[in-house]
Amino acid sequence: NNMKVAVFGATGLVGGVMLEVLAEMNFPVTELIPIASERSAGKKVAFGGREWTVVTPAVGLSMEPALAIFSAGGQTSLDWAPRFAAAGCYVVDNSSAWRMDPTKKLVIPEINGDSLTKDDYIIANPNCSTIQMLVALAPIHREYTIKRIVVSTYQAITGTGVKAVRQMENERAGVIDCEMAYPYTIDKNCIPQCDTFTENGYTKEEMKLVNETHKILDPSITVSPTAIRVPVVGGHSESINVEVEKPFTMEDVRALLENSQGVVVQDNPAKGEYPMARFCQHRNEVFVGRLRRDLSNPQAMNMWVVADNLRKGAATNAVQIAQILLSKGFIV
Ligand code: A2P
Ligand code: 11C
Repeated sequence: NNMKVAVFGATGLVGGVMLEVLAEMNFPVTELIPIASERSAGKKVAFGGREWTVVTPAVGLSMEPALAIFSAGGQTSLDWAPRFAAAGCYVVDNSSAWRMDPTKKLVIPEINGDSLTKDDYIIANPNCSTIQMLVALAPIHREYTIKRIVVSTYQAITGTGVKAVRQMENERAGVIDCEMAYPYTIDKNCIPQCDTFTENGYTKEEMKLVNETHKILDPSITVSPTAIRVPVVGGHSESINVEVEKPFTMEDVRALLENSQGVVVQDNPAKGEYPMARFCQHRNEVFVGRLRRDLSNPQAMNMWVVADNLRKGAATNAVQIAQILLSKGFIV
């Protein structure tokens, strides 16, 4: 059995985690095709106990992978995903390029993984902040019908890629005149801007929380987002207020989340237990805590949701989508 798997963007932050997750989940790769730009062609990456040579997109395509997981930015995906798909390769795309395309599915396996068919050659992986929010909220929506979400995010710098990690390291080491991934110093700061602003005054990151929630869960849910970059690695954290239609008890909500796929409830105020980014790093689940009824609205509740943005927010979710393609027999 020959399973050629391309990781497009293999030299990047998400690409590296992609390789880790493919190995940990025992994805049956017989040949790895690491793809990056011309700059990286010829470099080696380690996977499955040996080294593999990084190739350019054109060479990677000519090697006829059965599956390609893309994480090399939106423009690269727009340019290359259709060419891989036309060659019969299933593409799981981690960029924002195809998410809102009505002909492409936007998939979180726990929520809508069953919708995949053999004709879905390009499958979009949602944005990290959306994935962790919806893994926690989909069970609540099914049971109590969500009307409105108010969310504030506290996003790790790894979401911006290698150059942001370098910026913070340089700042901490006192290097001046370093290359900036953000418009301001990020160390010891909170920047109320993730990605660029759109015309309505919200950032692209904030609008992803709105638009992707509508596509994946329900277009009738209203979403009020604020996305903040914080000098953190390990994961994104989110303070979420959810208003629902049906009456609920917090005990039932907790039990529901405890029995939900991909969710870990960490919520014991008496012992000071709640999710934290530092401790969610390298974990594949979404962690939920600080569960409490909204004091100002009995039909609403508050929670704190944390996940490793490079794992469930990106690589893990993409590999889980690939596992569905495998289990349904689309890729062999
Ligand atoms: P390279 O390392 O050769 O630049 P990150 O998001 O962590 O910055 O990583 C981005 C990833 O996408 C890297 O693996 C990078 O390769 C890859 N990449 C960026 N642009 C292209 C491109 N035009 N063709 C192929 N790979 C690209
Ligand atoms: C961040 N969500 O943390 C971004 C990173 O649409 O895939 C991923 C951007 C995207 O800034």
